[in-house]
Amino acid sequence: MARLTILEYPNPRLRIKAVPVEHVDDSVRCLIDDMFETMAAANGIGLAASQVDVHQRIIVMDLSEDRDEPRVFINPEIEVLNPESLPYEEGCLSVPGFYESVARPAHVIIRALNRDGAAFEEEAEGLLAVCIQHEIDHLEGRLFVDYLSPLKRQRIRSKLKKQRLQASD
Ligand code: QAP
Ligand code: CO
Repeated sequence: MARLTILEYPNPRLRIKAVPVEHVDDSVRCLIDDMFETMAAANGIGLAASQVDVHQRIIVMDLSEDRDEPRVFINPEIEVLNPESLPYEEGCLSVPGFYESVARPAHVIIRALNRDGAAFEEEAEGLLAVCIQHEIDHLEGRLFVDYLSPLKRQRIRSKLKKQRLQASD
């Protein structure tokens, strides 16, 4: 397994739209393992392949306290069951150190392939519903900061730039 580099905002490669996976084969499973390792090392709960500069429709997630409930979503689609939107404080491994409230539909059905290439369906509310929509946004080249005001977004950009300058002293 290998730890991959996570692209950070405002890297333009985060804007690339990911393509569907055609065959769930060993190379895809190897990438998934590397994504889990990368996410765990960064203390994340969700990671899209786009964030590690692989522009294929693959998401890994682990929402459990003990990091023992790995979830994989390949070519995920969602159907909104209840369009009522609820706000949630979101963060992102590509926007380290920043959390802001974003409103999204609260109740969805997820359809995806698992790591064996088998189709499954799952109803999602709460954090799972938020996280899958956040990660599917990555596959479309969208980030949670896109939902914020231009002023907030600009502040985050400048602060990240400063943080990076300091980190490279
Ligand atoms: C997406 O985000 C998410 O700023 C996953 O310093 C997050 O795993 C969906 C992280 C919240 C819904 C709610 C962020 C780790 C991890 C940071 C993450 C940081 C360290 C973010
Ligand atoms: Co993210």
